[in-house]
Amino acid sequence: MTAYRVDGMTCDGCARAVTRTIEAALPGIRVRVDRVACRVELDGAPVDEGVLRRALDDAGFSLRGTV
Ligand SMILES: [Cu+2]
Repeated sequence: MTAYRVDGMTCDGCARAVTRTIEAALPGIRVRVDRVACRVELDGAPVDEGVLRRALDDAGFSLRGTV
């Protein structure tokens, strides 16, 4: 499991959007979001952080790196 800080999630709808965005960009990755902690945990195949960053950016969120 790898945990990332993702900024920009202001409601539960944002948390769902982050989940859907990551699932679409990185097939086979399992996603858990803790919106209040700005924390996203990913399990599964190796994560391409460039793809992750761009997908989140396009959806209006900001990847701040691993935590
Ligand atoms: Cu929201």
